[in-house]
Amino acid sequence: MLCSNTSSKTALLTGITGQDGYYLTRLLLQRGYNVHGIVRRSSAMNRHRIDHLREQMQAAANRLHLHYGDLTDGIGLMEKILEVQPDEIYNLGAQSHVRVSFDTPHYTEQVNSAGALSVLESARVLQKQKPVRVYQASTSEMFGGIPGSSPQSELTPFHPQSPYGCAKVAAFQHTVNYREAHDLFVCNGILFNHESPYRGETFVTRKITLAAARIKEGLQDELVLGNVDAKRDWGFAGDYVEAMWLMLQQEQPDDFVIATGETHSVQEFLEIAFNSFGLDWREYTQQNPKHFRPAEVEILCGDATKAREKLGWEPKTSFEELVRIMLEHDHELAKREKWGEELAERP
Ligand code: NAP
Ligand code: F7E
Repeated sequence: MLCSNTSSKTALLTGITGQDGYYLTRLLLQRGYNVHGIVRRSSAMNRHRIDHLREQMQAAANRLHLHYGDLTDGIGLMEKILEVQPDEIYNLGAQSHVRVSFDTPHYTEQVNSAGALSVLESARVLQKQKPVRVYQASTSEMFGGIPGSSPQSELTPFHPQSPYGCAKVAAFQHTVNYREAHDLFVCNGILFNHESPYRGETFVTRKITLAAARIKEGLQDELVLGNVDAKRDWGFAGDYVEAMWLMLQQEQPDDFVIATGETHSVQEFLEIAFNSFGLDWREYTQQNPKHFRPAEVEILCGDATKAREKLGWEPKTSFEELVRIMLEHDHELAKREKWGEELAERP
């Protein structure tokens, strides 16, 4: 049951510059929230998604505020959270690339686990002044690989297969502990893979849709991948941020699996993407060991029954529709890139 009036609430997001940050900020602005986002300093601008959102929602742009901060800087984070006094905190910030977490295990632990702990500590202190609710971005990577434990639900044991998964398990457990020990309203959303045209370009779905579109337009010759047999439960990010918000509107805090309940291999994704341009993926795709992981999660498939029953949430976008949306977007990008090249070549 929903238990809140959403108008004039204040939300604070870490990870606002990422894929989910874009979709959740859009949803919160549409619902009348004031939105504060933590942005980390980088040598190149990292705000292209948020800049696009400002253009799309000019009338709401005065309710969007950005602050410099970093999940590895717990004191600065707490200062910012106490200053903003949010009603809801969404901790979306993370080193979110599983393959990269094998190269940067300590850093991934600091951002994804200790960073989450800093958010929880800040909320515990803020709660002495006012009520606050926290969403923690947990993940299906926590399930990892136990043969026979599919589909995975809230009751499935964790067996992470990467530094990323291990750090997210620690953050999950901290979140449960703050709920039980400090009576904080905190929820873990255990989200399965979710994608969109705003997905980072090194995740496999976006890598494929960008490559297929660029190959179609003659801008690229081949696509180099890792394990194409892996299976994932892929949904649309726009549907999944709705579930994040719903979790924080309930009477009681709880943890929820968010998934479609369907699983598809990377190869199936490739086939649909390349076929839609009349291409055969086998002619253009190579495999390279550098894209394989020291330990792989072979198959993920989620059971979101609890979310359906308690939140009234269900996915609206099918797998085929998701691939189509991403391909259309990336084909437009490739066509613009090609026109740009042609214009530059004209005398
Ligand atoms: P994403 O696109 O990679 O975005 C990650 C965000 O975290 C970016 O805004 C990034 O900032 C920020 N960030 C990275 N390191 C940080 C640091 N040290 N301090 C502060 N912010 C930092 O990820 P996403 O797909 O939107 O995912 C959002 C969250 O959900 C992540 O926690 C991810 O682990 C989790 N999750 C994702 C999925 C999925 O399938 N997408 C599934 C389950 C869980 P920059 O822009 O500067 O890099
Ligand atoms: O890999 C295989 C790879 O990197 C999917 C993150 O958002 O979802 C994401 O993690 C599969 C894996 O996503 C390439 O081995 C093959 O089996 O797109 P991905 P992920 O690892 O599932 C979870 C739920 C999160 O929480 C994470 O934050 O595709 N694969 N070839 C490849 N993957 C990549 N990236 N690149 C390849 O060339």
